[in-house]
Amino acid sequence: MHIDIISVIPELLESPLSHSIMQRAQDKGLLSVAVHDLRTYGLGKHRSVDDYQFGGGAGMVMRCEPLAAAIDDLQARGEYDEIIYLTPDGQTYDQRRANRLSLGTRLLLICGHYKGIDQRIRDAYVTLELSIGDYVLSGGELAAAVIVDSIGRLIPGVINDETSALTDSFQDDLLAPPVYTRPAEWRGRKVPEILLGGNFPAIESWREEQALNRTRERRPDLLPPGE
Ligand code: 6GU
Repeated sequence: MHIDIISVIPELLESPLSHSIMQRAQDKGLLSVAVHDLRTYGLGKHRSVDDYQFGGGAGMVMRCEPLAAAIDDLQARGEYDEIIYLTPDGQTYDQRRANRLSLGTRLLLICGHYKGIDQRIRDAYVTLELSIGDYVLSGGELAAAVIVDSIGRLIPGVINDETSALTDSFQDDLLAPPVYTRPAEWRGRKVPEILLGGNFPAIESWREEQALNRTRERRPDLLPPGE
């Protein structure tokens, strides 16, 4: 999987993608992420990427020309499965979408700033608009990091224990059950007896039951009607 990201603040994307599982995915050659500084394509001496909006109103809008130049450049290197614009008015991102996107080979993510990007770029290039939730971020970079992380960890071979990604919360539309590690007793609080016994079928059904209870309590909206 190769992911290109267009941003006016590429530094924002460095750290989240340079550690832990994301770093390992890149080291193993299973994921490559390239962040492209939009300012490189900016106009004039000041490499301008934004301007006042037609019709008036506070806030700048990201101009067409630099974005088009950046996208054209990148598209010339290969076809994208999706050209994604990150925006609070996009479709809400979820695990189902992450699963689907992880099956592709090339993605382009466009991070907006200020009031967003000129509508004509959305009309001309963008194939999918995504939001990561109902709140407003200062720019698309943190959302892009969320999307790259959630997709990257689904690529086969990225997580050592292949079953691990499959048992995450949401992967089967249930929240994950509680987990414990040593010591078996801490400040008078004991690890549930069942987990210490080594009866793996019994442990498995305990976990399923816990996952179901937790989902009923916290996120009944995830359950099919009647469950
Ligand atoms: Cl993708 N971008 C911005 N700027 N804010 C958001 C978002 C995206 N998703 C939720 N809030």
